[in-house]
Amino acid sequence: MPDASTANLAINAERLWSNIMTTAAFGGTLKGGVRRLTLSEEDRRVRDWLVARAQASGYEVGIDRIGNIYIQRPGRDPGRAAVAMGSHLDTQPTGGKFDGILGVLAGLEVLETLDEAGIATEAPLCLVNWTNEEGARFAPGELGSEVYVGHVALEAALACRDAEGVTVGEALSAIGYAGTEVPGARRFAAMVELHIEQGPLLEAENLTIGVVTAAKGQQWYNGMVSGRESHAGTTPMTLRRDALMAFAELALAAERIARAHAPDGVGTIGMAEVSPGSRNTVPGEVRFSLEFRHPDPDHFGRMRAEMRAEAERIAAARDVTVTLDPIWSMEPLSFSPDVAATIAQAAAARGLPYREMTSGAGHDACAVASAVPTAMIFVPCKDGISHNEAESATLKDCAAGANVLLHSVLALAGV
Ligand code: HGY
Ligand code: MN
Ligand code: MN
Ligand code: MN
Repeated sequence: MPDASTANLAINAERLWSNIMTTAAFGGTLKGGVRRLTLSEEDRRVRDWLVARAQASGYEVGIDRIGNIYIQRPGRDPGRAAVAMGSHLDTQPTGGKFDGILGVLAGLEVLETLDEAGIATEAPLCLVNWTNEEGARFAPGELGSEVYVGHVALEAALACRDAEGVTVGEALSAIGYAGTEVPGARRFAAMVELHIEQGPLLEAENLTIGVVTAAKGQQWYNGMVSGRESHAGTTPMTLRRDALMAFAELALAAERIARAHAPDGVGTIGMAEVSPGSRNTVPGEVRFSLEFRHPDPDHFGRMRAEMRAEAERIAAARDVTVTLDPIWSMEPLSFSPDVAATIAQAAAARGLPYREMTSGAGHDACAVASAVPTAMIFVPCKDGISHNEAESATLKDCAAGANVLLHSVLALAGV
């Protein structure tokens, strides 16, 4: 239960905001966004900044074999499992200042606020930076947290390659974050992740806090259409096995399926590569990404079945080969009702307007929830925009979210 002595404790909003702006410079772009791809030089610099800050406060810093960073503040009872906070430092190629890093910096702010107030918690607290949440450079996403819970094997994760053929293992070594700790060895009693909503609901309803009780399932595919390269001038339309036109029909089929399961169903093709890529050769091959999401298991299953049927229909009708390789998936999930209730109490006690909601975005909390009682806190972002350099949030909302994080972990860890 919340302790009267800490009821009025609050984080230092200016320090949190200053840290957000300082760390936005690691990979900062001319348009005011952030490009800090997983395990890049920019990621190394922000990781080094965080580790140096943690070491300056005397916290224990551990790094595991997939590069997850654990920053632990001791509790009075070292025998109790730590209460975890955290998120991710990596960003999309055209990312913003808040996605992921807000949850890490808010966790750091919680630790430093407790130090300044001289407050000891019963259980230890652990701030985590999870490797490769975004999945932009190395697929799949949520890699560090998925390895932590054993959903993705460590060796397979270390072998993931980026577009240049560099493996996760090589990239970890190159930036000095190939740790020795066994992922999953460190047990947590609970985890709370603070994150911007990355959608429009909280702003539209004039609310400050989202208590996230569930998250959409995700299905990621690597797709390929194989046809036949041929001469653009001499090949009659009736004899073509045009991979690009088949891909175009497939893309519209994916959009039709997502719309048929709206408003909660979504489908996205974010990447496509046409070969041989010559203006006067009928394309022979298209490689592409495809992802579907839905919060309802039945709809989610039907979307995947409908897509498989459409792929077969288009392949036969156009005499091409279509492969959809399901490289990663996460079923629709519910977070811990107890942890969510703790978050709601912390918001209510501070008079912050909140609502329960489902996350459309994937988060490390989604992976961790399969092994640890977990829930999330959302704060609004402007126009619900994220995965965009224009992503923005306010000092007031970020501070409110960090205060709800502070009082949630105090309730979970005991004072
Ligand atoms: O894709 C996601 O939902 C996460 O933001 N990386
Ligand atoms: Mn994120
Ligand atoms: Mn993201
Ligand atoms: Mn996340």
